[in-house]
Amino acid sequence: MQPEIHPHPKGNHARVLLSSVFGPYARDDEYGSRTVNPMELYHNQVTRVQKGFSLRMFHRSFGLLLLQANIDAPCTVLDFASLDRFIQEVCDQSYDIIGISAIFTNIEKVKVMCQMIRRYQPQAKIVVGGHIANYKNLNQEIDADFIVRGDGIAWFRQFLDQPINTPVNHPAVLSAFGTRIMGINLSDKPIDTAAILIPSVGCPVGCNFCSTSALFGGKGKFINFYENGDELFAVMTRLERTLNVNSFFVLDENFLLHRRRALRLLELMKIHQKSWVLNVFSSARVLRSYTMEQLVGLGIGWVWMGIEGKNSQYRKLEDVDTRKLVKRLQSHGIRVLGSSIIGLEHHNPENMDQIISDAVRHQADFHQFMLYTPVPGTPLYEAHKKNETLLSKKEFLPADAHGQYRFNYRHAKIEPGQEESFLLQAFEKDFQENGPSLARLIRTLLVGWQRYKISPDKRIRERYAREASPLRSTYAGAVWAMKRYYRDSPLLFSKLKILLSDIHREFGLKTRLVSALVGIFAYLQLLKEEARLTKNWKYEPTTFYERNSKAEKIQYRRNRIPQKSQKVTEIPMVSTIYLKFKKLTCIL
Ligand code: B12
Ligand code: SF4
Repeated sequence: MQPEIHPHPKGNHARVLLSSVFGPYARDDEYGSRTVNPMELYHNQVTRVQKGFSLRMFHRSFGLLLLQANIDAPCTVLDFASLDRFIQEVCDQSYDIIGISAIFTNIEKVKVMCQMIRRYQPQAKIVVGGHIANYKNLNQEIDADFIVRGDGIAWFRQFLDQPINTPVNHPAVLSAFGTRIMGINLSDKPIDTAAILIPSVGCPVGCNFCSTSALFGGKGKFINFYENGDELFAVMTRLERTLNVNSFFVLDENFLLHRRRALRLLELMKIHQKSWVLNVFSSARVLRSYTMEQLVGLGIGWVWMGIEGKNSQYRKLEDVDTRKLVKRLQSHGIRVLGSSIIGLEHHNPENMDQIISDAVRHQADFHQFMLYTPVPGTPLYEAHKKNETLLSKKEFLPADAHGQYRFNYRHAKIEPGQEESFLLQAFEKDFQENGPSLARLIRTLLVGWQRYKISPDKRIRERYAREASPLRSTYAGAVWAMKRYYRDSPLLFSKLKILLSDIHREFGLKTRLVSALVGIFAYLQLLKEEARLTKNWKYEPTTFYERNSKAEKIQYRRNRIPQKSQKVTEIPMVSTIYLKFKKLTCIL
């Protein structure tokens, strides 16, 4: 239970700053940044060994943006600042409340940020939230006034003396920015990317390792921001209009589990002829409980699915042949990101080859491999604590417990250090056998197009046509470049050759000509990117500074002219940096 919240004396006139932890991120430093733990999703844990083919992109701190959109007080968001920029902010501006959002691995940064706030803004109340709050001893390690476990909207509404039960205002934010692949920056047009959509937080399935589920109550618990399909449809329609998007990245751990809501949404999409794309996270059993017609009707274009590992005993996988499921989804054009765990209880050096091979055989479009990691707040963490198998802070720093390096506990069957090579082995095998994820995704898109291009349903036909349109030019060029790149690797070369001729056959002479032209360009960019990577090039997100209208007014009164160097945007339209390559972001 959260302690009772007494509102701030200034109520909704209190000035609020919300910040993510400071960067730079992709390097090793004393604050806990790690080269292997960049502020990127794909390059961190999915395509990390795919060199120039690795998908590079950033995501905003959506929790902060959601909070800002629901705060009536003057509120500023500072996202991805450097430590100096953060210090400058707390020195130059006056705040009553400073909120920090973080995950456990970034605890050292939070510690420093709290110290800086105490030094430069001693009157400000410090509030820390996000996944880090699930660490029970946090209040002994950082100097904060409030540690908020779970939903921050309800907490801020109470603290700022705002009405608690008003509908959740959804921020209008694009799902990604700074996307590049093969050294090429992708499209910067909103129409080419997806809006973020957050229908719920938490997941009632409650797998033992799952920190997202644990933070919002664990097994049986979750929080719906939008209870039914009608509410969700209204939000999506507004996002479509405001951002000019037709696809959504649904940031809900198990979106399809809320069946009634999803099916009502489908009904409304049909009534209003919405040809939207939904990219979702889903557990395998839930996914299988829908017919393919329903999934396609709902516009499911991309699925993040836990495969976990052979014989993993999770109920969400019970009776599901995940390989068959992946294949089936792909045969309808649905891209799959399979997620496997290395280091489950029954894993050992003897069966590891088999476990990795089994994962790789799924031939998912993308494959995430993560170490089985007990994160504070989860049942798995409690079990290790009870068994005294957790490593102490002296033995293992929290900054290294990000799942892409080593175990933060003693594994019963795997010697310390072995896990790191198993993890890399898994990524390498997937890359060597299945090739660049970009090629796999292109194959899935082609298959989807071939199946649905003559669908009698206009809504569906249009969606597949939209998604497939880059196959005629940029994707064809990318395959041309990949084929050239792999000219000395017989297995991948022949796969890519077949893919390219299938694309040519499907789209004809124009595509054949364009593919070579685009291909030469893409190939040269790819070589440049790989040269950059060998020189240790780092990719970091831009800093964002966004005030809501009330904060803007205060600033204006104080300075007369807003500071020019800073990016100033009003909620709900949160501006981001968009990218330049056709239509890829909406698909990824
Ligand atoms: C998007 C995302 C990212 C983005 C980060 C974007 C960013 N700017 O931070 C990227 C892809 C870069 C990323 C990277 C990593 N991530 Co990440 N990520 C997520 C993901 C999928 C969604 C987070 C999100 O936006 N949720 C939606 C918002 C609305 O929910 P929320 O953030 O929880 O916010 C709510 C509350 O927590 C609270 N709240 C949040 N902040 C604050 C602040 C205050 C002051 C208050 C009062 C309340 C509050 O209120 C919000 C509304 O209810 C989550 C999984 C998930 N579904 O949550 C994992 C997750 C947060 N990531 C995780 C991890 C481990 C990582 C990585 C270490 C990579 C990895 N190996 O997995 C790296 C770390 C990178 C780094 N150097 O720091 C773990 C965290 C585990 C933990 N307990 O610490 C999660 C939970 C995934 C998981 N299940 O393992 N991640
Ligand atoms: S099904 Fe996925 S989101 Fe739900 S608890 Fe399990 S791992 Fe977490």
